[in-house]
Amino acid sequence: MASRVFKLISEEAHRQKYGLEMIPSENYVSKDVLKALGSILTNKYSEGFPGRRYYGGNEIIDKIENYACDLAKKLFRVPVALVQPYSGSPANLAITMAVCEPGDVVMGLALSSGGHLTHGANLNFSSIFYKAVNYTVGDDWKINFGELETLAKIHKPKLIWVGTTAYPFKLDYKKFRKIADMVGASLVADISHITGLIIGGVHESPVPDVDIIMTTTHKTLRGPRGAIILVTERGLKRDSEIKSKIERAIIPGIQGGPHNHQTAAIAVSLEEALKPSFKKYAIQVAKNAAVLAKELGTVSETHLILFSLTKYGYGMGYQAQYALEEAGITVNKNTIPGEPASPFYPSGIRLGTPALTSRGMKEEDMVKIADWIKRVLEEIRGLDLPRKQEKRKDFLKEIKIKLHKNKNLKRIRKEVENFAGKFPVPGIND
Ligand code: DSN
Repeated sequence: MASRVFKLISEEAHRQKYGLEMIPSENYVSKDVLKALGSILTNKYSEGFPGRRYYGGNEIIDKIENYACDLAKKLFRVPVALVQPYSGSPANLAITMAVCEPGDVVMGLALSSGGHLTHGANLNFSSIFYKAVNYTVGDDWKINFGELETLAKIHKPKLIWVGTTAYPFKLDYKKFRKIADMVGASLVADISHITGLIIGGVHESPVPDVDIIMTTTHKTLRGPRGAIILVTERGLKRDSEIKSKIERAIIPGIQGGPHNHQTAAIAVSLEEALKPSFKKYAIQVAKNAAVLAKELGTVSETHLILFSLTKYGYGMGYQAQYALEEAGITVNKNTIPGEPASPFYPSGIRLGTPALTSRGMKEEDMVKIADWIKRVLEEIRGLDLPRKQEKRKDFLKEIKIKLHKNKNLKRIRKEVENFAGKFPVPGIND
């Protein structure tokens, strides 16, 4: 009898085809990426690096890993690429271990301002084992470089992160470099969210200005889950040992055997990203996000929109995420800068266009989608989060029942399903 898992996978495939996937860190991989990911390469142990393994039988694995590294170096135009990190968080840990000693100061954008956990958030390794200092965004939701410079001069960080997870504007790497140089810090770019936009030329590349770069491979790059660490010429000049320091941090520092099936799938996605069609894709992602943002009354210079729901009521993020999911539109609740409600029940949603664009959707489709989103949000007006914490659990239970029965949401879901079902899904329909 076939595993129950396959039935569940086909249910998930149905959800992915008939819904609108708008979580900006998600995407659809191609059939070829899936094929490599599901290959027999998962059977092999190969601790170490090409030509320097702790196990025999790695002749082919070495070729695959070298090929993936070469493609990454070519795509990003850097001298060093490492493709073994299991994903973004371990990659950022490896970089931090290579650059810093425990207790050193690391600086990154605050989580509440659109930063990442590994850039110095509470409870994360980056603030447990290192002294984390966070810079923030200003009232305009843009990075406050005045504050960043002041904090850098006071705390003298060893490492400054430039990278975001919920930030709809372009980044000015030169400004970061200037501040890093004032205090002698290494500058590391975490481009996970925008890597596809950089490859497509929509965003400036950080390569000339930073020492090290980390990108996950499963977001706008459209590869399998994983991560790549790149060292720039500048980074090598700063520390000629940096490659081996990062390698040592990966293994024996934090990881064991590399996931060779994942490495192979990364190589396939890099081949795809080197094709001219990827550039077109990246340009369309940004065009779609700009139109979607405009229709929602906001702006985006990236692939994502951070949408404040304060005009709909107090602490509306959870309700919006749930109502949109009922309507077949998947987004995630998110804090907004200066969050007026709570990190668990925040005041915004984060949504983006990478996955929709992979299905071939264009600007006119974004107008329709924005209209559905606005119609859904009308259904949560009045469902404000109770100010008293002890009332929230029951309230959320009640509104879920209410929204699940909501006839307008059911109607929108039908329209969304009819619409989404017409667009092929890479990996499912290719
Ligand atoms: N979880 C990722 C995101 O959704 O942005 C960041 O690691």
